[in-house]
Amino acid sequence: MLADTDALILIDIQNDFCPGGALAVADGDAVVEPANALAAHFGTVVLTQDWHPAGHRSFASAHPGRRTFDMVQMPYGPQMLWPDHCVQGTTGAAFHPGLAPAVEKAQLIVRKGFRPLIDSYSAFFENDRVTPTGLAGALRERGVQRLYLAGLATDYCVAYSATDAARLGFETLIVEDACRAIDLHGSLAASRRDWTAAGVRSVGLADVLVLAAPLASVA
Ligand code: VGL
Ligand code: ZN
Repeated sequence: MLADTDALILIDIQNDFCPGGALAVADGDAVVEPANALAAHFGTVVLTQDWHPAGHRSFASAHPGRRTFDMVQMPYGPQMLWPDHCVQGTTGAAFHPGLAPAVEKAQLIVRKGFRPLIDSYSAFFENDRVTPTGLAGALRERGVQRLYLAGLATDYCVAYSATDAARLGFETLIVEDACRAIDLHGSLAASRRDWTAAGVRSVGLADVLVLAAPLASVA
């Protein structure tokens, strides 16, 4: 059974990360229905929304002479340069229209990446890994102890969020078949090593939905 101390965090299920979007993840829209199915079973549902000002420093367009997917050194460490994406107020930054049931259910929407000079993959910290978003406090105040994560992209925002969650002391599970990856230069395998070392576990969508089903419907 899922408990009152469980929460679902749906990461960045936005148009720009879905097919046709500015930073499309292959098959990204395949996470929409699983996300809605999960949301129906959780008391606490949190959404994250990548939310960049135009001209954000994580955009390759803000670095003349650099190209998309180049790595650069930022004051806080190495940073990959992305195509312009999830610009505040644009259709690309909006949640996928199919996510409406989960959006309606959600109690908290955490926007991230809104500071012009610093990127934020994690739902918990900016990419300096020290500036908090406030989400950990919000979850603790609600008595949440265990987190299930799903969404986009497995190897960036989902992985960073999960690794931080485990370090912050939450029991953390990634619903991996309700996620899709960018997978550049082996980033998916590398991120799996990182989250496993942090104590994050992977779980299948079907297993979570079975856990969530009331016993009466199994009989
Ligand atoms: C993401 C790259 C840049 C993500 C966000 O949601 O995984 N990746 N911004
Ligand atoms: Zn971004």
